[in-house]
Amino acid sequence: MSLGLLFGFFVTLTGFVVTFPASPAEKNVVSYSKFQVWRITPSTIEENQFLMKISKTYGLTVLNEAKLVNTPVDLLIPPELKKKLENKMTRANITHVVTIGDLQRAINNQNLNANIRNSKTAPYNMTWTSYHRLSDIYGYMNYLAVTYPSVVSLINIGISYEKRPLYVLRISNSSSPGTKPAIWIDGGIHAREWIAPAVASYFIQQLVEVPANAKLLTNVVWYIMPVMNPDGYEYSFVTDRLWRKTRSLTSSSSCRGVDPNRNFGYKWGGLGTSTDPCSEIYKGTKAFSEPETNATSNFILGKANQIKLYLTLHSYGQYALIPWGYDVAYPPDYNDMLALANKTVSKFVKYKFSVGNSADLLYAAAGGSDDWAKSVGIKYSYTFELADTGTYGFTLPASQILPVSQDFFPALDVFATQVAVCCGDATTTTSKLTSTKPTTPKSTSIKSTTYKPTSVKPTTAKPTATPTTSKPSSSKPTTLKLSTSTNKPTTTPRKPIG
Ligand code: 0X9
Ligand code: ZN
Repeated sequence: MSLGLLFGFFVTLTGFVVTFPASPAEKNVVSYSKFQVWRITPSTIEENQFLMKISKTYGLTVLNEAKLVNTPVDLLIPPELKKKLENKMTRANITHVVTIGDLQRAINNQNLNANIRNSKTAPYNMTWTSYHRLSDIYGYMNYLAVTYPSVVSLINIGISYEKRPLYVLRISNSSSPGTKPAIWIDGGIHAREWIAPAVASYFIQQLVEVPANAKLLTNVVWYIMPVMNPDGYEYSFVTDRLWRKTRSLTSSSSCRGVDPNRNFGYKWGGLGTSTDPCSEIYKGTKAFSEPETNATSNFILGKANQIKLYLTLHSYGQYALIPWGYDVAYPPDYNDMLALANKTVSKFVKYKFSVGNSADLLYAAAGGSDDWAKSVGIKYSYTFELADTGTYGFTLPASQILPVSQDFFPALDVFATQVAVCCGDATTTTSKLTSTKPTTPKSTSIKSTTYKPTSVKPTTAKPTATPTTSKPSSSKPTTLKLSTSTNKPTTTPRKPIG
C-alpha cells in the first residue's frame, strides 16, 4: 500500500473529513422521482419478444434480466413513459404489477437511520440497522484488526480505479492460517446491491466478536471482502443509487464503468455480456481490465489451493446459483455443489431461496466471479442473490439487514463443516476444471501481477462519528438483455442519499 493511501486512511480514522482521491465528483444527484418499477412475467415467447422490443425502443433499464418465459422481469419506467407504456401493455394484453410506485420515495426511505450513531462511546460507526458508507465499513475492519490482532488481519490487496484501498479481512484462530482450508466471501461486486456488504460485514462481526461462534474458526480460515467495488459503492450513495458497475473511464465519453461480474477471466465475453460501454453488462476491454477484479483474482489465485469455497453475495431474488453461469452447463461435481447448497438453504427460515444452475435458473452470463473461482479449482463456488424477491429490490429497507443476516448466518456453519470434511488438508492441490464445450475466447485466469498484497498494520486511532458439462443443455436460455438506458433519470441537485 502506498504511503499516500495509508495516510488517507489514518486521517479518516482520526476524524478529519477526507475524501479518497477520486476523479472529479459529479455534482448532480440522479433523481428517480416518480419512476416506477414494473414487474412483468412474459408467459409466451411472443410476449418476451414484445418486451424486448419495448425495452429497446424506449431505452428502458431492466433491473433484473430474465429468461425467455415465466420468470419476472423488473423494468424501470420513467414518469414520462408511464401512460404510453400502460396503453401498449393493455393493447398487447400483458399485465404488469407496479412493485415500486415511486422509486425515489423508496430510496429516501431505505436508509432512514443513516446518520444515527450506534452509541456515542462505541469505538466504531458500524451498525446493522442502517447501510453504511465505505469509511464506516473500513473503519470497523480496522478496529477489529487492532482489537483482535491474534484473530484478525487486515489485508490490502490492491487499489480501486479511483484509488480506494481494497480490503480483505482474514479471520483465523491459528498461528499458521495457511494450513487450514479457507472460505472466501465477498460482497459489493455490484454497487447498488447494498444488502451484500451489510451482510458480509455482519458475518465478520459474528465470527470475530461473538465468543459462541468461535467454533466456526476451529477448522476453517475465513477471508471476507465486504466491498469488492468500493468506487461504485460510494457512487451509489452520493450520486446514483442504481449504479451497478465500476467507475473506470471507457471509450465512451458519456458512459463509465465495467460490470465487474462480466470481467472475470473465464469464458470472458461470452453470452450475456456486452461490448457497449454504456451497457449495464459491459464486459470491459479485456478480462480483468478492472483493478478491482484483477486484485481480487490475484489474491484468490495465490490461495487457490487453500480456498475450498467461494461465496459471492449479490441481490436480489433469493437464489443460490451454482456454476456454470456462462451457459447451461454443469461441472462434473455439480451434484456436490447442489447438495451443499440445498443443505444450506434448508437452514433459512424467513427467506426461502431457489437453488439451481445459474444459467438455467436465471440466465447465461459469462465472466462471472463464481465461474472463474470454479475454473481455478475451488470446489464449491456460489452466487447467492440475497433478499428480497422484488418488493423492494435494491431499495430493501435497512430494517431488513439484521433479519436477512441472521437468517443467513447459520449457513456458515454448514459451509465450514463441509469444507472441513471434504478438504481438511489445505495443501492438496486443486485441479482446474475445463468445460467440455469449447469456447472462444480462452480463459485468461492465470496472469501476472506486480501488485503484492500487504498485511496492513492497523491504526489504533479511534474512528469518529464522521464519516464441464455433465448434463448437456437441451435448449439455450434466451435472455432479456439489460438495455442501455437512453431514458436517463433527471439529475437535480439534491442532498446526497444516505
Ligand atoms: O448477473 C449477474 O451478474 C448476477 N445477478 S445480479 O442481479 N446480482 O446482477 C448473477 C450472476 C450469476 N453468475 C454467473 N452468471 N456467472
Ligand atoms: Zn449482483
